[in-house]
Amino acid sequence: MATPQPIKPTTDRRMTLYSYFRSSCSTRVRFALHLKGLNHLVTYRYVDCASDEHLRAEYEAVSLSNTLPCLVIDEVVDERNVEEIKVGLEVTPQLRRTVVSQSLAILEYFEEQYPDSMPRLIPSLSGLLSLSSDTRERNEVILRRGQVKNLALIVVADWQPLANLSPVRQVASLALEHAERTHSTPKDEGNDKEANHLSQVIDGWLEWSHTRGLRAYERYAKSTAGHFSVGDELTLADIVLVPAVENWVRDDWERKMEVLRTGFPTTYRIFENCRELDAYKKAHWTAQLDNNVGLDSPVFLIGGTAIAK
Ligand SMILES: N[C@@H](CCC(=O)N[C@@H](CS)C(=O)NCC(=O)O)C(=O)O
Repeated sequence: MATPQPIKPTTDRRMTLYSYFRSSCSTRVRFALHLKGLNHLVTYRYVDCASDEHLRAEYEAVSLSNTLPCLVIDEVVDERNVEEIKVGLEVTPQLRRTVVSQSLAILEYFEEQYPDSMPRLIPSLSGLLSLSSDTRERNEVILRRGQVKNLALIVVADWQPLANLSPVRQVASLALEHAERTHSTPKDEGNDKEANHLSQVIDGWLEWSHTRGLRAYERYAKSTAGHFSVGDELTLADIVLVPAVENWVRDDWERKMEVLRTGFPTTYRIFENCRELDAYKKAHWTAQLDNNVGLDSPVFLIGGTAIAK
C-alpha cells in the first residue's frame, strides 16, 4: 500500500482525540488516522476506562455519552484571527467547538474533511453521480458501498454494543441480583462462589455476543471478500472488524485464533491480512502511550498529563 502524503496542519483547526488503548472503537479511529496519514493532525488525550475515568465529570464535560473515542474540533471562526495567526501575531482567537463522539461519524468526518487522503474508506461516488443511472461502473460502486456499510454496521451496531463495558457490567449486576433473590449463591458460601458465578456469567455473555457477531460477519464476508472484506481494497468494514476480533482474541490468543481459523476462515484471513499493515501496528493497543495504566507505572489522566497513580 502506497505511503500517504503528509497533510500540513492548519493554524485554524485544532483536533483532540480522546482515546483509551484497549477500546476497539478508539482503535478504529487510530487505524484510519494512520492509514490516511492524518495522525499527526490530532493531539491525543488518554482516558483510563479501567479506572472509570470516562464516567467522571471532567470527561462528561467533553463527551456527553461518557464513551470513547471522542473527537473535539476547535476552529477559528473569525477570518481576521486566521490572518493574525498566519502572520505570527499572538492573539486569543474566537473558537467554535464541535464534538463528535461516534467513531463512525469521526471516520466520516476525516473522509470528508480530507478527501485526498487515501485510501478512501467508503468507495467514492464522486464523478459518477452525473452518469446515467444504468451505467455499469456507477452500479458497481453503489453495490460495493452497500456491502461495505452492511459489514461495518454488523460490527458497529450489532456486535460491539453487546460486548461493551457498560452492558457487560449491567448483565453481571442483574445476574448477581437474581442470584441473591433466588438464594442461588448462599451468603455463607462466601464471596468466592459469588465471584465465580459472576465470572461465568460475564464469560458466557461475551462468548455469546462475540460469536454472534463473528457468525454474521463471516456469512456475509464469504461472498464479498478478496484480500480484505470487500474485494482487494481496504475499507471501513476492515477498519471496524479488526479491533473487534482483536478484542475477543487477546485474552486467550492461541485457542481463539484456532477457533477463528477453523470456524470463521474468511474473517480469519481478513484479520491476518490487516494485522500486517503498518497503520494497524501503530494503532494497536500495545503501541499506545496509555497501555500501561493500572500497573505501577504512570497513568494518563484525562488531560493527557502523566501522573503517578
Ligand atoms: N457507538 C459508539 C460506541 C462507543 C463505545 O461504546 N465505546 C466504548 C469503548 S470501545 C466505551 O466507551 N465503553 C464505556 C462503557 O461502556 O462504559 C462508537 O462507535 O463510538
